[in-house]
Amino acid sequence: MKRYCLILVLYLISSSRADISNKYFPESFQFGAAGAAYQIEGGWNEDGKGENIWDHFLHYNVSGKVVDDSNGDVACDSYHKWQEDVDNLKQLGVKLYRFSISWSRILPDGTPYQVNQKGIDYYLNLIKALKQNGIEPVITLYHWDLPQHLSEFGGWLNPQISDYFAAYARICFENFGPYVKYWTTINEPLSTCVIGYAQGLHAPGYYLIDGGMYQCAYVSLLAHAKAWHIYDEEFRAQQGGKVGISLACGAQLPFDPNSAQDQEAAERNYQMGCGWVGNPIYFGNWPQVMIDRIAAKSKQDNYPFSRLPEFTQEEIEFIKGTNDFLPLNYYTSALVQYADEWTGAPSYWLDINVQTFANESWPKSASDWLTSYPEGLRILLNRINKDYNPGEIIIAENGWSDNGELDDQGRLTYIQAHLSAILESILEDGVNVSGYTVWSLMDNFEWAEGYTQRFGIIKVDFDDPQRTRTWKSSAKYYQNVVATRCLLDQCQ
Ligand code: GBH
Repeated sequence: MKRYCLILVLYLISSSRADISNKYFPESFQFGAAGAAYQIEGGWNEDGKGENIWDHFLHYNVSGKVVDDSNGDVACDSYHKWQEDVDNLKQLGVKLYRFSISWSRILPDGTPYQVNQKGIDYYLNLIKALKQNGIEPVITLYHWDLPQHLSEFGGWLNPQISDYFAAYARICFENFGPYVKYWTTINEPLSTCVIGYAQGLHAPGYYLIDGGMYQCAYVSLLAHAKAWHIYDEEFRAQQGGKVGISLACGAQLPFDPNSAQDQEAAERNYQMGCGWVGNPIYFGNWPQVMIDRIAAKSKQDNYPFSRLPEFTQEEIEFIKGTNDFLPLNYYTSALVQYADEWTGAPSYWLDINVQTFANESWPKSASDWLTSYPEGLRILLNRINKDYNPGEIIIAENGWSDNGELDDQGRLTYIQAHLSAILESILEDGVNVSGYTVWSLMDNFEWAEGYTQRFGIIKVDFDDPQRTRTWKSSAKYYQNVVATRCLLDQCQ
């Protein structure tokens, strides 16, 4: 396995980077665009919507949580302007729209006690308009906006939240399921677990670096599996859709490809990132290296148990095999270097204990974590396909940040190169990638970065009460790719 990857890495590094495939995308490949509720909707307290953790985090916290002190109260105002969003999707010619449902718009306090019909209607209208235009809704149930009441109940640290999530999922399947083929339960559980429960930078803002993120991932996996089983038992026969949990992964390359230590460090970083969620979903349990390291470090630090929760045999069976398809988010990759064991208070970072870098030659975006390495996507797809054999894969997120310029050549180049990597994975490596939803349809609320970093292929003017939308160069390019199924002026 390792040797296979290394050969692929060397081959890809040696081949010319500027090469864009001149082949056509298969007819079955579906192009799309993506967004998420809190980042675009606004209407934070309208028509019966309850408060969620982002509303709470940004209304009641001292300033400084978001660089420009902004929030998602209005965002792109898609709660009112959804028809214009559908129009833009139609103009682009895309066949997929990935969006998320705001849990507290449907269930104001998160519990199944009260269903807010106006919230249901909002999404039903959107879904029906999409279907009328031949656009398939790809729905995420949870894109980081937990109802505040449930957060006070312990949020993703309390295993019982998985039952509330399952109840919410059932209500969504009942109401929207007849129109939906692709469901994502939770978007990138690790992002909310690490950033929200360990770094404290996202809502709910907890700094629990010794174990919060592990407990959160454990509860998220239980929640996902419960929702999957509900769909499988109660809805699949009638509705025939697919349910998956999204993974956020990148290729992890040894800093020095000839160093055995760097190779081991890169593999460990991959396992403790991508494998942290991927392994339980596909094999039933955490990666062994993760189990062993955290157990050993916990012992060293006087814990009479491991800081990584242990699955029961029953849970292993329950979670294993619960992805009907894989929604994969890919942005960037990393070079990984071995480091001598650091000392200090127990933390996620000490558990992994590696140095990561971006290659100097990888173009830089407006986000410090995001550089462009399209070959990494191909390496990753091959690895995931071989290890997990996930069947159908949709690239659910992939995108580029800048400062908002209309002639966004950086984004255009990034999208072109990444689509090329996907196309080569399909045609040359036989990976079953069936679709791509670019992040994102339009500029939106970029969490702790507020409105300072833009990911949209369509510009949104946040100073204008109308939130005017204007197409950027990348949108025009993407429209052409969708129409011609070709990344260049000509294909063969
Ligand atoms: C996606 O996550 C989100 O799903 C989406 O909502 C968001 O708008 C989009 O990214 C763009 O950011 O600051 O070094 O700790 C992408 C994966 C994982 C990227 C966590 C940022 C933080 C890196 N994210 N990562 S760091």
